[in-house]
Amino acid sequence: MWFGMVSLFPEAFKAVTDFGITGRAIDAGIIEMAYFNPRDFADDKQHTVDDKPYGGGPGMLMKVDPLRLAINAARDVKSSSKVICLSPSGYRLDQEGLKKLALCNSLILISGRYEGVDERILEHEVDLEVSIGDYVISGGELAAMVLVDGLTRLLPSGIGCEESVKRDSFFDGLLEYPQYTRPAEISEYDEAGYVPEVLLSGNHQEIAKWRHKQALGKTYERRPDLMKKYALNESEKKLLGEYIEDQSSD
Ligand code: 9WO
Repeated sequence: MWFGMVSLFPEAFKAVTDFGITGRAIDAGIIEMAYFNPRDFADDKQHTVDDKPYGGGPGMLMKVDPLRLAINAARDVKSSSKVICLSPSGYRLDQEGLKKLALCNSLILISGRYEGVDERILEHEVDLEVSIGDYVISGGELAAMVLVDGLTRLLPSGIGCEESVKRDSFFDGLLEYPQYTRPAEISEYDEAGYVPEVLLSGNHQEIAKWRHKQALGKTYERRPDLMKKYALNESEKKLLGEYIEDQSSD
């Protein structure tokens, strides 16, 4: 999968190119990242990329032409790319949305700065505005990296262990179950320092049942919005009932 990163700060993306799953995916040629800096396309001596908003208001906006030329330069490399702008005003990204975007061969990701981008860019150049959450951060770059990371995890052999994708939160619409590793006992935490017995039992059926129960319970407690979308079958209703009872008797 090819990513055309339109950004004033291409060096920001070292956080995904130099580390972890995305770094390995680049080394393996599973993903490629190319950079298109609007400043390189500003035609004045000062390489101006921003200007004051018409009608007044705080801060500066990113000008159309440097952005438009940067996007077109990216399109010249991969003409069929979907163009995405990362913005708090975008459609909310979730795992389903990632799965759909993972079907694309190439994406051009626009990371805004200042107070945002001129609306004509959104109107004439952008196919989709995407938000990673209802908050405003300093630039679109962090959101673009979230998108690159989430998509890389979905690409075939994009990560070391396919199994971990199945475990990842939201893969099946539930939050992930609690995980433990050695040592089995942490004395500093007294009784709370023990690993649940079932996980040490070697009984894989019971372990799977315990994990699913925990995932159902955690989702029920923390994310009623996900719970509403999740169709519980009869055995899951029983499991969740047991979880709720266990919690109330603790
Ligand atoms: C800022 C803003 C504030 C209120 C309503 C809409 C808004 N859009 C933007 C915007 O596009 N800002 C630009 C990108 C420039 C300032 C920093 N940027 C940004 C992107 N802040 N937060 C995001 C973002 C992107 C994706 N998901 C959540 C937040």
